[in-house]
Amino acid sequence: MAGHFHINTPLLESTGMSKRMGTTVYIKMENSQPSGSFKIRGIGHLCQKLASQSKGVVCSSGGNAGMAAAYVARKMNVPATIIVPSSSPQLVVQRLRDQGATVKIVGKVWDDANTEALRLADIDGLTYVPPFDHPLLWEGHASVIAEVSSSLGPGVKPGAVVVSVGGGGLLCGVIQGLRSVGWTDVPVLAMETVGADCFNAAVKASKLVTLDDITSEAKCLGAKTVCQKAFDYSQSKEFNIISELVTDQQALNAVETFLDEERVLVEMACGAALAAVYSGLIHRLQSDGRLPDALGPVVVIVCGGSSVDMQQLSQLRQKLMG
Ligand code: PLV
Repeated sequence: MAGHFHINTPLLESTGMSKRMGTTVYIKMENSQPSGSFKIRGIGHLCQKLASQSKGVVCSSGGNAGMAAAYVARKMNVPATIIVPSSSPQLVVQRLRDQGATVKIVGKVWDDANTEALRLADIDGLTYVPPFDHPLLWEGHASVIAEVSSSLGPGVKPGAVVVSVGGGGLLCGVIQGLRSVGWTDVPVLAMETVGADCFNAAVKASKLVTLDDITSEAKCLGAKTVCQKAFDYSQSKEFNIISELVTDQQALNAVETFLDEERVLVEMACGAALAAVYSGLIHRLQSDGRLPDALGPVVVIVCGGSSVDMQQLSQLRQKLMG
């Protein structure tokens, strides 16, 4: 199939965020992608390259990579099997089935589900679709920065780009996108939640770290080990990647504030990035001298996510806020 599966998403100016930050904040609305998140960029690209002759794809996912794989497979008339861990909410399992996918729930966290996906790919001859660790995914995700660049227009460069990090696929794509448009000096704020912080742990230890468990409610950030490429970028002098954490409470507050102010519902994984603005973290980085006081426009990648609805939100609120 020619063309691509993702859409060119709006880059909106957020009045609420800009007011808080004292500089223009743009939100890149990846929540409006088919399948509900940025994942379709990379997974669409990968499937086009690898799955056109396939007898089926198998994807291990916290939810959103699976949503993208199921959508793309349906469009390509290829069967999709999605393996999710038991930590993924039931609502995303239903949404995957609604996309026509076969869903299997295996293990407690994504890493367990991934072992099963690799096994099925091997024994059933299915095309394995990884959620974050593949050069074709990064190449696909990089298109988000090309779009930001063309939306901002010539001569306008972001002061910082804010992304969430799970396994690091989005981060790698953003970094490669920045390199393509000549923005390697733009700081990238890489956000995770406490308890789903494999990138932060690696940056602190100066080597890859495998977490014992995922204790955050941001299950879609819950890879136990970040991909090697993301770690390599964090060590490279070519880029300025700032790794920061927020609590689940801060991520949830951000999801709720975003819902109130922008009237858009996203999941906790995305709340981590939004919290960089809403929790005052960027201001703190400015006072610490890690970001300049006079900051150019901030671009927040609103990665989106399907593992949320009003019921899920109120359950999270009860669990986290008591
Ligand atoms: N979620 C992956 C990995 O989960 C998945 O299987 O869907 N924002 C949202 C809404 C996401 O779903 C994800 C990844 C991320 C951000 C982080 O992207 P990454 O993994 O490329 O860093 C375990």
